[in-house]
Amino acid sequence: MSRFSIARSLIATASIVTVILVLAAACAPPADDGAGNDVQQAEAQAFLDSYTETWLDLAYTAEQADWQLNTRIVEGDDTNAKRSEAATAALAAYTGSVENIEEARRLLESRDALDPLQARQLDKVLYRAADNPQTEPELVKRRIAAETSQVEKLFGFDFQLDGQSVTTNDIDDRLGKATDVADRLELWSASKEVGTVLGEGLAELVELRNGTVQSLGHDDYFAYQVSDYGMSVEEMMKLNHGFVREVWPLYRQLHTWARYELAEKYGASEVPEMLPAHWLPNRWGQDWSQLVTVEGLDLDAALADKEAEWVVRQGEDFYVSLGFDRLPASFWEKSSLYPLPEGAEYKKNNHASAWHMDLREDVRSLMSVQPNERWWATTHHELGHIYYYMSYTRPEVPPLLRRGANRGFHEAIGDILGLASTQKPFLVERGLTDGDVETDAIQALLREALGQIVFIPWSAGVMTHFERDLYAGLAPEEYNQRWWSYVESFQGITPPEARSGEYCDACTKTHINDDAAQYYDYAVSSIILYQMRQHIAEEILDQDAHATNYWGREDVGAFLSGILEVGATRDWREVMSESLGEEISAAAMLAYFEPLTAYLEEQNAGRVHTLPESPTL
Ligand code: X8Z
Ligand code: ZN
Repeated sequence: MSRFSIARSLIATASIVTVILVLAAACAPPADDGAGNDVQQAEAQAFLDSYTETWLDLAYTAEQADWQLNTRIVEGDDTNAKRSEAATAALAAYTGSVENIEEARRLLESRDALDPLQARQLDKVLYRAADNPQTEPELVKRRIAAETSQVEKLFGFDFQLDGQSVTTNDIDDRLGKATDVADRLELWSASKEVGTVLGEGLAELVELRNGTVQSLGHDDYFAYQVSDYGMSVEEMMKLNHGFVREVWPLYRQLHTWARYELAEKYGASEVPEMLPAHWLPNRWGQDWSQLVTVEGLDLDAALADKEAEWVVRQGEDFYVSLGFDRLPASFWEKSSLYPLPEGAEYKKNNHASAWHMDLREDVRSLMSVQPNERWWATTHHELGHIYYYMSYTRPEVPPLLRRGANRGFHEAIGDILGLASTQKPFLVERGLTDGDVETDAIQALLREALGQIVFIPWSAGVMTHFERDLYAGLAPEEYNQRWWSYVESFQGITPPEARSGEYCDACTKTHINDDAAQYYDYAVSSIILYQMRQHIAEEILDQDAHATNYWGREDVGAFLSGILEVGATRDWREVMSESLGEEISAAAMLAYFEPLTAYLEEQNAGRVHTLPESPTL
């Protein structure tokens, strides 16, 4: 997640009504720019200037307190929590104030007379207000306290294995490698314990999140977050269904392949119909790429003798080679990039994020980087957010519009570079592999599919459907049952044994708690990033998309910059059609993985497929 969180409450077209008005405005004859408009525009500008000035101040204070809360969690010490709550409350009191809501609405009554950039900003003011309207001060206050408490429980949790504290990095490293199924079961079960302390908090948050946004006319919190795309829930679900449907034939082959391969690897007497969750290298089964190691492309081996800092510096160098600026000195001074030292008396948020603290120069990342392939990918991902922030921080983009074209775009940029940085020609150029080693292209493609194709039924399927249901009123006692029913139908994964209602396995996923109702962002991101990679390979580099080298290519940097620099000043569909000449579509992703189909069919010949031919949607 990117925490453009000044930002955290996400902005956009306030409602479908607004969207219709925007469209109507776009079709209307040009507004007369006589004196009437000048007056209205001057009035709107005066409001926006004054709003922005106060908001930036309050937001920066809140952001700093939130940063403290996430980077220093001390058991039994609520100093950071209290400070964060107070700063967030002050921010909410302003952005949700009745005066600001009324003034933005009044100004928007003359939308046609306003400059389109002004109208976009006013829409964002209203979107932001809906997240914490002061028409419901009590609800907003309770919600802030509940959000803070959930973060502390999630990231203050002491994971234990055999009575010893372990970090999530430890669990992930070991889940990536362990071959003993009993060990794997212990690891997986340990990773799910945190859910038991989060279920109640989630139920409370659902009620409070819904309550706050409903008072400004949104159906529920899921609909509110989806409206940031200018879409209805129905449209967003349809888009995600399309993604699942399109990747399904390939996913079904991968699922069968994994069942048989893993049964053999773990010495199981039978091939299970569904994949046991603890067999997979990722806690949620969202990425299976570690199941395959490809000779010549083994980043774990290549990074083993590097320091964690080298990984981040190398990531920066890649962006710089494309023509981007160096990261500001403050990034290095203020970020929290590495795991806490052994024996630290406090904990920190163990999930990676990127923060645009003041919507100006103060950019930071919160990570726990280790020199391995997982963190290599994550580092590139986070730097993508940081370079997005840096690119749209310019006078032409008002602070209220310093955001991605949509949230999915924000998630995509770093992965475009991250994936490019795992291809052979790049690794050879960077001295991370030996160019003389033969690399099996199909194995490379298989490995990537186990990351990227496998991610779609999880993101567009499980997460998106569960959160839709959650905010539409799913009863807390049904959380776990509903979760596993989606995990089974979309991912073809089952728990090692029946999970009782005492667990909240959905709650173990960070985003469910602190990046609510937005996970389809990553599905959107995965789809458009293949569209962008195809465009870069074919139209800019004239290289095979499977074996590119972006290093030093300022033309690639210029293409990306063109998208990044405009932030949210333009509608995302326009940004897409202008930069790529097409609409959002999984075609590029499918074309990329097409060569894998024949290989998987051959591997799976004679094996029994247990997923249906079409997904259950
Ligand atoms: O949460 C993230 C980023 C946050 S900026 C690290 N991701 C999703 C996840 O970990 O579940 C990136 C891929 C999907
Ligand atoms: Zn992200």
